[in-house]
Amino acid sequence: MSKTIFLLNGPNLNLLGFREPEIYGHDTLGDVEARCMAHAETLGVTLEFRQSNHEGVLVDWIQEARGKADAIILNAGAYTHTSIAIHDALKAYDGYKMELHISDPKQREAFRHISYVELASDGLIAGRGVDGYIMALDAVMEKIA
Ligand code: CA2
Repeated sequence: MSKTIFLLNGPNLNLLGFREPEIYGHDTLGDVEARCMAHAETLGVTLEFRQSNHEGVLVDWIQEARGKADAIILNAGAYTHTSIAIHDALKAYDGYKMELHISDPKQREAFRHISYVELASDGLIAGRGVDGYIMALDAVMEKIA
């Protein structure tokens, strides 16, 4: 049976490549999605790649992953630092959970140092730019293979 991974992106990640390239690089989210889909194919895994600016939608998707996905990779954007709702939804998910960031929030402003996602995740990739998305897929595949 082929494995399924949900790769979920939170608020403002749809702006990737259009603003703040010095922090987030020049690739758009569409570019990142294309790279991830191609990489998933080489790994033989089914990938659901999604983005939403809405906290409740992200909660719904994490709930949807229960019984459907073997792992979640989550770049929750700024909700990382604020959302107990996303934390609680992750806690209710039994599969492997990887927190993902393009930048390294711990090296940035103090308000980014707390991560409610980290408190409910099994692994973290941060500060690797958008290459971190590919690294996260490889790391998660090792855990669920
Ligand atoms: O480094 C990351 O991946 C973040 O999750 C990105 C979030 C930020 O709030 C987190 O602290 C770290 C921001 C999402 C992207 O926001 C953009 C804003 C303007 C232009 C491009 C992206």
